[in-house]
Amino acid sequence: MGGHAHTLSMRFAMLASAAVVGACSFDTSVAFESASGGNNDTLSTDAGPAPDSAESSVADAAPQGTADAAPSVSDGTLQSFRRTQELTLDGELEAVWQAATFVDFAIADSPQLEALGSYIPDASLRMASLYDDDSIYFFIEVVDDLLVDNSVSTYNDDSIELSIDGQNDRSGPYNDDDHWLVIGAEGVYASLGPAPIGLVGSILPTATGYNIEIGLDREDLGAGNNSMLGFNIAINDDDGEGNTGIDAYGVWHLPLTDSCTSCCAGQGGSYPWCDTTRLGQLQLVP
Ligand SMILES: [Ca+2]
Ligand SMILES: [Ca+2]
Ligand SMILES: [Ca+2]
Ligand SMILES: [Ca+2]
Repeated sequence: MGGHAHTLSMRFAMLASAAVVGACSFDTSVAFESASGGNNDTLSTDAGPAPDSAESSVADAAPQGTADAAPSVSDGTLQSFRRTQELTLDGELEAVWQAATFVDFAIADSPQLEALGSYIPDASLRMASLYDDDSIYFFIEVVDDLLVDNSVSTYNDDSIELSIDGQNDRSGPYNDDDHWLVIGAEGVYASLGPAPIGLVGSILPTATGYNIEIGLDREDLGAGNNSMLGFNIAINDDDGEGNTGIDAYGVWHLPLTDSCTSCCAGQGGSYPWCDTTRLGQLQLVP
């Protein structure tokens, strides 16, 4: 992958136990990997916010969220809605996600896709976001025909990458409010920004790929009570074509504005993980 050879020096991983907020069962959740520039942050099973703990009794009866509707991908804004019901970060869609608006993204439609010539673009995702006073939540349902886990770094295997700018200044260089989170199908995550943060939640293998359901602390993000954050998401698809690297990397949104010329030096391009001008936005809808 020409432009996707991440070279930030701050990556080292340790396994921590699975973190679930208010989960009733841990059987399907998997361990998270926390990477943090030598700090080796440990993920606590009870870290972070505490949404209502009881699993909704209607969880099993509500397998589908609302299909992709309002927010326009072209302007790169994902809407997040206030959580109104119980939420269990177990990788399963429950009723509360019915209130959210899911947005589809297929890697084949990426405005910035880097892929091996042999890659057949099959990966896709749909995502939604909720929030409360303390946290921002994401449900990301990834479809991928083949899950490959053969690399040390999470972003070199099947994974998604979240880029979040807590202050929404989107000024280019990564600062302490800017976060690059890589969350892998193999059940690990890495926080690779200058100010690594923890996250809670689960990664759940499915028949067609994997589900990610996570919560991020708004203070940890440097977002406070901000209602607009910088945001982007990318898919890494490894289908085993490219040795230990990925076969394809595709971002959801590509701004039309100028990129930061110095931010991704040596990377052969500009990417959300090294240049916050490459972000869209996350709107916390009142
Ligand atoms: Ca859930
Ligand atoms: Ca694939
Ligand atoms: Ca920022
Ligand atoms: Ca794959």
